[in-house]
Amino acid sequence: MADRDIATNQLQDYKKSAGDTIPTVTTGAGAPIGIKDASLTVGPRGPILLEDVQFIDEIAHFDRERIPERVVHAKGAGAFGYFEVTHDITKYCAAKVFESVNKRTPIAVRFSTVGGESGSADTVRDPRGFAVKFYTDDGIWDLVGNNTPVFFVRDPTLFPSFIHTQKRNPRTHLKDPDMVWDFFSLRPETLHQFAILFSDRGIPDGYRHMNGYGSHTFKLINACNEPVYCKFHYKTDQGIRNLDTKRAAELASSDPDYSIRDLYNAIAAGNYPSWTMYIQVMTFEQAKTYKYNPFDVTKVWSHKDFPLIPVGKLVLNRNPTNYFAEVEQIAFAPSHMVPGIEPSPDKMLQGRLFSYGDTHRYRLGANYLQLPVNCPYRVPVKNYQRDGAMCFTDNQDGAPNYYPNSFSGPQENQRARNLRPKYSLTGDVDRYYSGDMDNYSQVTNFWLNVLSSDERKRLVENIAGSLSGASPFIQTRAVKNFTQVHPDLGSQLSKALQLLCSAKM
Ligand code: HDD
Repeated sequence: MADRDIATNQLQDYKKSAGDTIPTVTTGAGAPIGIKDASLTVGPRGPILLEDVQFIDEIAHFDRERIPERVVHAKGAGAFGYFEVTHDITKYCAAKVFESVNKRTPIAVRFSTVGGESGSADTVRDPRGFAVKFYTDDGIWDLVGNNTPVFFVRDPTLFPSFIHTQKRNPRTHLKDPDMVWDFFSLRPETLHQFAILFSDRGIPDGYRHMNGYGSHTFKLINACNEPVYCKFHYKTDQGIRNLDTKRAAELASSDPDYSIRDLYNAIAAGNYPSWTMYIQVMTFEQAKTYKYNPFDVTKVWSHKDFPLIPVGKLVLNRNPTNYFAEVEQIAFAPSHMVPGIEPSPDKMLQGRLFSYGDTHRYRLGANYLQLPVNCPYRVPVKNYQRDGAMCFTDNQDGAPNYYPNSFSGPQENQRARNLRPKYSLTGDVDRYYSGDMDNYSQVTNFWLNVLSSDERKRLVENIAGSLSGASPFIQTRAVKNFTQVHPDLGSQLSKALQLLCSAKM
């Protein structure tokens, strides 16, 4: 069995670790079962009796095995480990997770693709989710990011439409290049993320060889209650590695679970992947005058203007013991924040603050935070929430369930109260169109100053390969947008498209 990888040998390994004692099989209610492989029938050919409660117990549970898959990021891999502080950032942030150098906080990470179903191939051109759950001394902090520092749109009200274009056509149930390119070409703010997606980084080689980003601007608060804006970055310590289009397509058929397998095997072999966390910091004064809107998630902050500040290390050293319990049921939410970390006014982030908890309550239920993988197990949860479907704690026993009260119910925390800088907002309430906020300058910089000439060539090929499937009027509109990024990009793309389209005729 030397040619079998660790993941393939999982059952062999289980048998070895289980030892000689084989447990008795039981019903869900724990009753021992005498015969497991035959239903209760009238004669060998007869129908099954309703009194075969053993069969009903088995089949009724099976009938309910699937829960709704995530509406996006359905296919993923998870792992556990720790975050260790290596550099002091307490002058910016009083969150306990950054309290002192060498401090370790347990973490869970889920990596994912975005558009495919839970059975789809891992090696597709798609952003990768990079969601981190920190089980801190102050409760859960989730940084729910991607492997790209920017996002496609800057107003969350466009998110459902955008995602629909990445999913299946409602009539044909097929992926639809017209839907994809129609939306992209009508919303040029997507260009920056799009350029990254169609570059070499669009298909990472598994999950260990890519960076992660918190993407949005957040607010950090220090112990003196002074705020700064911040962006989070994780740089892979394994080095960046990507798959070319051909290899990715081969793997999609020969090993569609390539990235899950790669992560599982690396951790099982003791080859623990790690990432270095950095922050960029912008003061409120700088934010007022910076050349870009610092809350626009389609833009990056220049590393020259806001250098990366090292913070710590993420290390993944444990595979999930059970995929469903610990990965399918894990529930990340940007609204899971801790004292010292707050949202910025980024409207995409604001939209996400609602959406994730909402989807978890639908997908997992009102008590999703009680599930072992989601609960803030390093602190006691004490509040005035009670009951709900599948409450499986002591439901806070006999403590008062209303606030205020005179009977020793949980009280406010002074430290959390102190870490709340006031901020003022003014402005006229309206629905502000945001599609025209400088969609090009950073993409032009990406084309001119980030990509080498070979990388530019591949970018053009990759875009043309996908765009060639769209209707001609959509192609024309998309090329016009790419021409605004840079005339060379427009003309090279136009040529590549002509070649591909004439080859198809
Ligand atoms: Fe999202 C899942 C990342 C915008 C709504 N998102 C999801 C996951 C990641 C991201 C990593 C998977 C989490 C997991 O592994 O369980 N999403 C992002 C990033 C965004 C972003 C980096 C922009 C910068 N997302 C975004 C918006 C909305 C959502 C604007 C809605 C207003 N995202 C969701 C969701 C999901 C989700 C529908 C599906 C499953 C889940 O939340 O748990 O609520």
